This record gives sequence, structure tokens and C-alpha cells, in this order.
Amino acid sequence: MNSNGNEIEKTIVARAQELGASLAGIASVEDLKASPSYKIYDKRPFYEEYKGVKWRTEHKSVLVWALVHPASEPVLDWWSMKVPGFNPGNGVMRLQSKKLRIWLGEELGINALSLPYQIEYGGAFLKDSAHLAGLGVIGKNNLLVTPKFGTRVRLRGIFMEAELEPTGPLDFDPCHGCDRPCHRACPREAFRSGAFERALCKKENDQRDADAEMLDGSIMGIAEVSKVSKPCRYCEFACPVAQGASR
Ligand code: B12
Repeated sequence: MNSNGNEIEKTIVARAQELGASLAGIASVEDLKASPSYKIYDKRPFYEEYKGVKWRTEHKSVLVWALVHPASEPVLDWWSMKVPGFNPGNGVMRLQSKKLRIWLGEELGINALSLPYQIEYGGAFLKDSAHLAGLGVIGKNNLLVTPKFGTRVRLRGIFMEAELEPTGPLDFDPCHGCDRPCHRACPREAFRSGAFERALCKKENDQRDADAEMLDGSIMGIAEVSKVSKPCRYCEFACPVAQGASR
């Protein structure tokens, strides 16, 4: 525990929750740099636009939060180029991010940077961040599994110019003893080797992009009709953890 007794960390987490975060926590950027995704991605980036991460020395901590995406609200996850943030869930989280960044500066004097979603445009690996911050752990479905909402959450992050005490990781082992319905649920058998194979998962989601349909703006919370694709959620919905809280 640091000398302030974790008061700042608690205040920041509480503020994120007041602004609508379902879960929130803090990780150290130093730990994030050493996390598995960065090790792999720098050697083998998936997107041509990715030119490596420009870590700024002032960015010491990352605030990461989750928004529950229950099965009953599928639209939160649907993609349209016309929706701010590309899907309604991201739209909500972008606004939360802006409010948190301004609040951090004005109330706590902490300079902060709202992170974009995409890695290739300067985003951070959010599952690794959330694991380190104690929101949950990475499960056998390759997703963050949280004790409170299972995998049915979406993530967002902010870099902060302050050395803060990490709020995680968590002592939680939800996949132990589970017979992996997530693996069996995949329509492309992306877990056939026992581990997640991105190319197979991507095929399914690329097909769903190709099958995008024109939907009325009222469904997506915008004024006009737009082309909408519905990303796959089979591995997520199959996870038995906390289903009752994210139905
Ligand atoms: C590109 C991307 C995709 C691509 C590629 C997926 C991939 N995993 O490579 C595609 C389109 C295929 C995709 C699919 C999906 N995605 Co996606 N995706 C992303 C994005 C933008 C970057 C992920 C990435 O490139 N990872 C890099 C590669 C190297 O890592 P990885 O495969 O994820 O695996 C690493 C981690 O698991 C980590 N790890 C494993 N064990 C451990 C243990 C510890 C201790 C730590 C610290 C880390 C760690 O190390 C692995 C690498 O070795 C993130 C958003 C973000 N900014 O982070 C969302 C994100 C990961 N996706 C998300 C979701 C929900 C999905 C889908 C369910 C589709 C959907 N409905 O949106 C599927 C699920 C696929 C799956 N089972 O992993 C959520 C995850 C939420 C959660 N609960 O975890 C994120 C965070 C976006 C969000 N809106 O919140 N995705």
C-alpha cells in the first residue's frame, strides 16, 4: 500500500462508477508493458498501421473500466460506421472517458489521455490492463472473465500521469474445473488447438461484416439508416460465469 492509504485510487474508481462504469480499476503502465499481448504483438502486429507503441514516460498508470453488455441489449455491440465510436456501447464509453479525463485534470490535477479503442491508433491492450487492474482474469475463451458479470463486458482505458497503486490482480480461477463450453460454442472451431486462433475467429467476424444489413437509425440511436454488422458472441455467451447478472 502506498503512503496515501489508497485514497486517490479509491476516489478515481468511485468516480468511474458514478459515471456509469460497471467495474473499474488501476494498473501500472510498467506492468502493462511487460504483459503477454505486447510481447507478442510487437513481433507480429496484425494491422499494418501499427508502428509500435510510443510509451510516454509521464504515463505511469492506466485507469481501465468495464461496461456490462448483457445479452438482452445486443445493440450495444452492433457496428456501424455512422455511429459515434462505431457501436452504441463504445459511444457510451467514449463519453465516460471524456468526462473522466476532464475530472482527473480539474479535480485531482492529474493529466490524462483518453485511449482510442484500436491498438494501431494508439490504444492499449485492454484485457491485459483489466487483468492487471483486478477487474477479472483472462479465461480459456481468451476474454476477460469478471466475477460479477462474467465475460459480458466491454473495456476502455485512460493513461494517467500519476504513479498510483494497482488495484489488482485478482485471485480468481473461474476456468478451473470448467469443461469449456466456450470452446465448443465457436462456429469456426477457433479453439480447436486448445488455444484461441485469431485467424479463425476473424473469418467469422469478417463474414458477419460482409453480411451487414441496412437498419433504421432509431435502432442504433442515430438519425439515419445505416449498414450494421453484428459481431459474433458465441464464446462469450457460452461462459457460465455470472450469467444471471448479465442476461
Ligand atoms: C483486434 C480485436 C479483435 C479481433 C482479433 C481478436 C484477438 N484476440 O486477437 C477480432 C475481430 C477477431 C476480435 C474478436 C472478438 N473480440 Co475483440 N478486440 C480486439 C482489440 C481491438 C485488440 C485485441 C488484440 O489485438 N489483442 C492482441 C493479441 C496479441 O492478443 P489476444 O488474442 O487478445 O490474446 C492475449 C490476451 O489474452 C493476453 N493474455 C492471455 N493470458 C493472459 C494472462 C495475463 C495474466 C495477462 C495480463 C494477459 C493474458 O495475452 C494474449 C496474447 O498472448 C480489443 C480492444 C483492445 N483495445 O484491447 C478487442 C476486445 C479484446 N474484443 C472484445 C470482444 C468482446 C470480442 C468478441 C467477443 C467479438 C465481439 N462481440 O466484440 C470476439 C472474441 C474473440 C476472443 N475469444 O478472443 C473485447 C473483450 C471483452 C472481454 N470481456 O474480454 C475487447 C476488449 C473490446 C471491447 N470492446 O471491450 N477482436
